[in-house]
Amino acid sequence: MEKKKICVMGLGYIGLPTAVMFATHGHKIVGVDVNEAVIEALNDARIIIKEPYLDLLVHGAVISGNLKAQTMPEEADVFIIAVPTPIQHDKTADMSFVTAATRAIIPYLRAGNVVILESTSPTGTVNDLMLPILAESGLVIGEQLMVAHAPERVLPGRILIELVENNRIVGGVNLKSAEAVRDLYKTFVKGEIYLTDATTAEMCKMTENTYRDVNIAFANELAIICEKAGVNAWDVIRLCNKHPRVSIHQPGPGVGGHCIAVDPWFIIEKYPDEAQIIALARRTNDAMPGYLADKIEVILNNIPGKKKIAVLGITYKPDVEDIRESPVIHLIELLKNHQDYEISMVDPYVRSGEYKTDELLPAVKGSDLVILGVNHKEFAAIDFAAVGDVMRNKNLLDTRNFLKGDDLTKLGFHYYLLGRDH
Ligand code: SAJ
Repeated sequence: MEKKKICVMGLGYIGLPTAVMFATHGHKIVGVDVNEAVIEALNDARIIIKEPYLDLLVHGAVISGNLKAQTMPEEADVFIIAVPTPIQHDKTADMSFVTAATRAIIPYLRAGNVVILESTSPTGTVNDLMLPILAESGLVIGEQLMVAHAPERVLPGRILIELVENNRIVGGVNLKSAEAVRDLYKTFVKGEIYLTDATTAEMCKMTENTYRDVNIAFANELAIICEKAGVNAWDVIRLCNKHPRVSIHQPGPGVGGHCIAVDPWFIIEKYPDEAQIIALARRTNDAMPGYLADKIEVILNNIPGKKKIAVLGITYKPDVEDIRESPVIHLIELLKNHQDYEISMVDPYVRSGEYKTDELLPAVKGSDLVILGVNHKEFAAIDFAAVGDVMRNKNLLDTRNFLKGDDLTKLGFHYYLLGRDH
């Protein structure tokens, strides 16, 4: 396909990798962001977010002249909106960034342009929020101005791989719009690209993450039931998943990040009376840190006076540095409310900031309980004999079924596993 000039609005975890991917394939990219620090770093061929290999690709794209960054949009063939759609205190979506980005491109729109929304958005965003604004351009929507929703579906930590390999859904305001966007993404997408309408694409994206949230809530509920029943939930799930039509997710301390813990609320917001299971799943997952805090209280009950707890892993999932909505952080906050508890944290991915972590041995020294909160790959190499030597009471709570319980028991640990031990 002929090379296009593409203006990418929003240079975060989705906008930047997408911009870089198009730039690497020969398109001319103008990246736009309101954050001056992002712009300055990019034009210097640096990035301020962490994602495997992204720094290398950004460097190449900037040096090649195919990627530049600025605070204002300019005329282009294609406009991609990849701004945040965060959740507000009342659990409704904050659409102000999508509105602002749509407004910002109006002066630059010309006949033949394509506008793509990538941000995860509640149903009706393209038709009811964006189209009335885009109509101000005077262009005929679907004829002179192609518009579509192409929701991103990539997993943090694997973004550059999944951008290429995953299947995509493109929902156009009409077929002509969807086809134009499909042809553009084909530049680098190796997966299938399925065409539909914009509202169906919006619903699909929210549904994918909601499916995962509901499935994880089921696994968490099962974990609690299995503890009561005196069986190992991890064994139950592993064995059930041998059935060709069963695929149960994993229990854990809850659901974090800015996608799975958020997107179900976009459905609940629009359909509060109908979204019963979805709302219950959200509450079930949100209740897991509280459930673990109660469990910890029971474990430490017999130890008099002050108790020291070391938490291994505080991010929202393994092998990433992101702590947003981390259920382990929620657990830490609950534990901090307990005046007898002193908390230390270990996380090779989080070195500074509000939740400052420590090296392993200083953190576990004198502790009465070590909690495995996140199964970072680095934790597989921990020498638990050395850890046990410096602890005061050798209690270990594994919330991910990551550690070798039998080996730890042999080392003299009291090993507690979420989903097994009541
Ligand atoms: N988790 C469990 N049990 C599991 C799986 C995950 O407790 O069996 C927890 C994790 O520990 C984590 C949270 O769920 O706290 C979410 O992690 P994740 O790796 O499942 O998902 P995200 O939020 O990093 O990325 C998701 C992905 N969606 C799906 O897999 C359906 C990704 O493809 C989306 O692009 C992304 O949301 C997004 O941006 O919407």
